[in-house]
Amino acid sequence: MSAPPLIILTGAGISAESGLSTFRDPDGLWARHCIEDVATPEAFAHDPARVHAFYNARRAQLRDPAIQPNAAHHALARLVAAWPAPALLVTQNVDDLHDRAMAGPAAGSLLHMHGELGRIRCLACGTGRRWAEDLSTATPCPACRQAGGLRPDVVWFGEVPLGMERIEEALEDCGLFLSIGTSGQVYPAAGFVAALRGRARTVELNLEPSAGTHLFDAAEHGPATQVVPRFAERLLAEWT
Ligand code: BV8
Repeated sequence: MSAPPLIILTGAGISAESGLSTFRDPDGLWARHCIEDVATPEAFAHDPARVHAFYNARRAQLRDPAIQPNAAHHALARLVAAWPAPALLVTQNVDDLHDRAMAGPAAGSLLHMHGELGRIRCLACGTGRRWAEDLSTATPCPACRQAGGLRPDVVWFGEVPLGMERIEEALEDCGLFLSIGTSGQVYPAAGFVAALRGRARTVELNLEPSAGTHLFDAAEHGPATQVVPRFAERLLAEWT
């Protein structure tokens, strides 16, 4: 029997042990910031300086050498690279820890459905590019030189997630779905497991049961750096 097409969905929990805050844990970002103030287009229109400060602080963390991919990121990079069938890693995360763990041929199997903290987009000319520094309303666009139009190239609430056509195509053929480090509260990502019921084996790997844990065929709970490498090695032993 050949290995099933694999989809892996990750959320903020996979980056927690690298030192990046999650959103909904007690010490998470939404405990310190209101979504409506920093993660919607309306928030950016109303107070761009506040939104820039929120993303500048998170982008600065990615420049911190102490923040590195962890054993879970590396285990998934190995799993995707060695998987003997189509494999797609869809991340809700805007950090670059999967990218840094997956550099090389496997990088094509990574999809940031909520955009990337390390990219910006100009509302005046539409140009998008990589960007690692702070951003403000005074920053001129490197392409059109206009100031005031640069925004983080992330998907805010109420905006359309990226890569949905590619994700929906992969969901059509998926035979094995792993959901890792996500509370299962943000759609459309949270709806993938329900769409796969009866069509794919679905497994949750999370610190604790998520809101949708009952929707999964199986679950293993514990820190990602322990649970994910162990599970990935078992999968590779079974299918390669
Ligand atoms: C859309 C990017 C239509 C920016 C994010 C009213 C108006 C408009 C929309 C809606 C509405 N009502 C509902 C919606 C839909 C809305 C939504 O779902 N709202 C929720 C709040 C109800 N969704 C949208 O607006 C989306 N767009 O619907 O457009 C559409 C739909 C389909 C097709 C076409 C069009 C856009 C949503 C994207 C929003 N942007 N982020 C940024 O990062 O700042 S969402 C944000 O939440 C992050 O991306 C994050 O990844 C994501 C999900 O959170 P999690 O990753 O799960 O993180 P969380 O903290 O919640 O959980 C962490 C988990 O890890 C926990 O379970 C914890 O136990 C675990 N954990 C912790 N430590 C560890 C661990 N696990 C393992 N090991 C550990 N060590």
